[in-house]
Amino acid sequence: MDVTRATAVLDGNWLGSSTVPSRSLYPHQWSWDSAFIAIGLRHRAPARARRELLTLFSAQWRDGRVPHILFDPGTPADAYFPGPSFWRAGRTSGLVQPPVHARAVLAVHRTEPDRTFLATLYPKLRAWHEYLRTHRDAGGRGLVAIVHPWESGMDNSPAWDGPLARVTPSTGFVRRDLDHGAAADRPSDDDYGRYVRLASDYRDRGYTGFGEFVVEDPGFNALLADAELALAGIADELGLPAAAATHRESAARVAKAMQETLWDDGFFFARDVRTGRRVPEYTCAGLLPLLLPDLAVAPALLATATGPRFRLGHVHGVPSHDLTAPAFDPGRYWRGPSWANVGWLVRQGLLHHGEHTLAEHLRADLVETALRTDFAEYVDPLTGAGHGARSFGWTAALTLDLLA
Ligand code: 9WN
Repeated sequence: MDVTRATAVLDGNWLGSSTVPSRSLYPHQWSWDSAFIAIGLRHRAPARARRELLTLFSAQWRDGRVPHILFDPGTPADAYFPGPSFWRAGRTSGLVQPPVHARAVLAVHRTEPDRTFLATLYPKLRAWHEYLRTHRDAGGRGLVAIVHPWESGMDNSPAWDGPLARVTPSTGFVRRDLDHGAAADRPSDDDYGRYVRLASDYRDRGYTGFGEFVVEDPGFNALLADAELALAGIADELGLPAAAATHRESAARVAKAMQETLWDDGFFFARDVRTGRRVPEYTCAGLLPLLLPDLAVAPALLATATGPRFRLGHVHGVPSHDLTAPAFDPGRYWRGPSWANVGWLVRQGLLHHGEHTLAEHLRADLVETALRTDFAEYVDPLTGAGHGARSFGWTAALTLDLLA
């Protein structure tokens, strides 16, 4: 019954070769959404899970980047802003999102082995990670920098407020998101003005270089390190042990750089490359390094996760922002609400570090919350009430995975 409901959401969001996060709010293919969706879809329709990822990588740029949106040609151009005419990049946007794809590819393969699928995507995944390493090391410390809040996947995180304050907001555009979502649950108009300015500046620079927003995000970098470990697993499956060793070394290098640059007093913080300073906001991105099995600082990070700022095990899911911070807002997008993908990732991290009871508590809570809220996009961590879109793609997909 529960599995049937989650599967029905993914069926309803299926476009024929990819899945939309939401029919109303996000009617195209999104990069990291597709990876999470494939992780769930593999249990019900492995061929569709493979198709999902192959479709996304068919839009990979020549420089290796995997675009954050692949626009559906069958959907009206004004259904989402900013659409293809804003980006002027064919069928895609020019930004990226966190690299969770290698993890998804390996998971899909392990559920239903398909060597052709793996061998097709392995060089593309390598090129993707290589793009990040070579074109995005703005700080010169072996960490990837994002150039837009949308690249973090956590758009209006309070960690971006400081760096964003340098950006002059654009005006004269029409937000389409407010046709489908409550204004109180979405980023503010002021945030949107800055998002649009940063995106058009980047576009006008030919989607290269760095502007006013340049940030090393612990979430993005942890997911890259985890993706390199997944790539090692893929190389092993393909009988390439030397390449596998190289991927493991690369993962270790990112982990070391994160610890040297982003770690301070029990937490991983973002670093503003323009000022050279860490941003003192405790957001859920700083918990994602728990994904790394060899993390020396894991006990201290777990203490922060279970302490007053995140209260894991005592609230619904994993709050996206520090419960004790003045900016905490339980209903507004990435400024407090719990998201299923973050909960799913943190649960993996808890399992890596032997926290089985807490991991099981989180699993049961994520499933109960998703089913009760009709697969809400995000939920209030204090009450469990649903916010944002319903029938949301990754919420349904990751529920399937947690039920498997
Ligand atoms: C901008 C699709 C995406 C997610 C992001 C989430 C939201 C887009 C938006 O929706 O961002 O990319 O329009 O708000 O923040 O994580 O990938 O579900």
